[in-house]
Amino acid sequence: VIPGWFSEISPMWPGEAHSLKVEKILFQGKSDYQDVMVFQSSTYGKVLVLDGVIQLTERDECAYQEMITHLPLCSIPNPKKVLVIGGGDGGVLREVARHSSVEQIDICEIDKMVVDISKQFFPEVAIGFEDPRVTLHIGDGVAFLKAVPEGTYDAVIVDSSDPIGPAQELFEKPFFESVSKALRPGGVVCTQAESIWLHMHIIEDIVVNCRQIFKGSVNYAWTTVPTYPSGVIGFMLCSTEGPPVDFKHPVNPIDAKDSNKSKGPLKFYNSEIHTAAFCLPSFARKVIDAK
Ligand code: AAT
Repeated sequence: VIPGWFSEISPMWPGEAHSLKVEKILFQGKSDYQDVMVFQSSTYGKVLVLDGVIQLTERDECAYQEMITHLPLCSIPNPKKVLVIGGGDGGVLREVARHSSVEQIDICEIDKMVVDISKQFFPEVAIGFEDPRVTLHIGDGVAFLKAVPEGTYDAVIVDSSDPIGPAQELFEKPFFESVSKALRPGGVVCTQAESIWLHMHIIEDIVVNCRQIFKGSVNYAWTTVPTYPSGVIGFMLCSTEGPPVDFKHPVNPIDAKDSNKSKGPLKFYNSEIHTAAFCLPSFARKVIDAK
């Protein structure tokens, strides 16, 4: 550990640790679920850390939040009801709210401290909570989904932390089964699905489970986020049986209409990067397509 620097050390990426220079620690606390820290970095703006793992930085949060949201929502016509699991910072809500067809946005975040801290330190991210279509539920996403009536949502976005700690069950088969039930026929799910450089074994398990559960299509996409481990992060995108969804060819482009000016323009996502996100390196394609 280098004095004055934050290093992201975890058994999920043994032998490596990305570091950021710390200007000032702005908050340190312990919620019922995890350690929460906010610091001012020298080059990535403010940083939110949970249990020692970077959740977002002001500089590159756009890449993750825009991709995890618009990959699913631009792949179906007229999404109306959307559920977000995790995502207590509000960034995914901000992105969902750009879609004018959306009528209802539910979010279930386990940790109220994440919501409060985001409102205090990351107003441009937490702005997502200000949309009148949003209803916040504080609780475990697993339990919340079990109680959702069948066929409720057009899209479910699982913006979850890594599978060590409170998010562990969000990577397991019973959870994907509840997601599938909560979706309408031809509905879509997009889940945070780790890094092709570090976690092919986790990705492989998710793909196996999803192929059994989602009878529409099952796809893996990825993008660059410099402050996430290995600098990339992936997404599992699946649809339920029903009207077919071709994730690689978005039918509901957002580029031009871009909607809500108060949120500023999209910084990262566009239709070209949407399609490109599904191109996999050969070593990953071999594992993902073979399943
Ligand atoms: N948008 C920022 C990126 C995140 S946030 C992940 C959120 O998931 C956290 O706020 C955490 O409190 C919440 N969470 C964890 N477990 C649950 C659960 N069981 N139910 C509901 N919410 C939960 C993800 C960063 C990815 C980091 C990659 N290394």
